[in-house]
Amino acid sequence: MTITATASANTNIALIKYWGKADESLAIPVTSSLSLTLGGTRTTTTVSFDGGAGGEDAVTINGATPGGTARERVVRFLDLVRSRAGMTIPASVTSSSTVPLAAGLASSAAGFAALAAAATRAAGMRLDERALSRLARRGSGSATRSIFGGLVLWNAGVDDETSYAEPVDCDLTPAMVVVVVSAGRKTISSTQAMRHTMNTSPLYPAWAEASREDLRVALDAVRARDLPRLGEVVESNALGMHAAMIASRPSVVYWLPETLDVLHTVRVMRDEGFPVWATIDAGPNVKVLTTGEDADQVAAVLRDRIPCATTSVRYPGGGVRVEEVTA
Ligand code: 2P0
Repeated sequence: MTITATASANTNIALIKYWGKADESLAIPVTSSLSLTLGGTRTTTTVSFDGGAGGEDAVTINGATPGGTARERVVRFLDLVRSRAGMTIPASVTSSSTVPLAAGLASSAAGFAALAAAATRAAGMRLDERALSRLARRGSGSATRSIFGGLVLWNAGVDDETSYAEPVDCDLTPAMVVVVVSAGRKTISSTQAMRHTMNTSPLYPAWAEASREDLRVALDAVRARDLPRLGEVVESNALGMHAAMIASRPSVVYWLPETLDVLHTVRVMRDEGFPVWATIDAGPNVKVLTTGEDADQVAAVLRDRIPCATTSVRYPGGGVRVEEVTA
């Protein structure tokens, strides 16, 4: 009997970043991180261990057949699921994202969270969310957080058992305004760039050390429902991560001139009284943390002042969902 399982997951944006692995093979991060899962950013993935095609896994992502590292990462993940389920049969995997690449939110986080849920169900396994979170981590670090909705804490841990995410109670109603200045592919992958930063940046140890305190401050701010305090530490943590990357040898610079334009505009808006704080991931685009009530107006002002960018509003969204299982 072949089981076909479909699952979906939203992507997430880190407020306190993950950048660097203490253990590459198990994907144990150096620091714990905090993120917001975004609604309307689901990747939906269907898996069945049906023999694949030509004796190999058949993988289709957004209608195309990936090659190279993209394919290898999926196959390696399926191998992990097969070894846990005690099976060897190749699979068929079809994945599609509702978010266009141009939205600046294309992320392995949603992809591997959905794959973890679909592949385990297709393999006849029933994992709870914590176990799924641990497993998704092996596909892509940030995927460990996309198992859950809303505000999510990824405990770095020290081994496979202790490195997992969990939801954080939050009475804040934040939103993210996503400002895409370039939809081009990144020049260096996160995996490579974080390894290079750890290995060569004299600023990396300082960032990692500061990040532990940043997380404590961020969680305190969440408990106190203090968005300005949260926003300040969010922006500092991201800029510190980029400072560490920029200090790598040779340097890793994801920013474009427009990235600085947006950062500067966010500062000016803050001086004008808007509740806005910037964060930037492994790319040139800027995500602006604000309140749910202010998000539309913030987006309108940003569209007016940065007309070359594509700006959209995202609200918190839910965790991984099994959509369908058929046998
Ligand atoms: C984050 N990023 O916390 C950080 C901030 C990007 C910048 O997680 O090597 O694609 O697959 O674990 O998860 C991107 O890293 O890297 C990321 P791998 P991943 O969201």
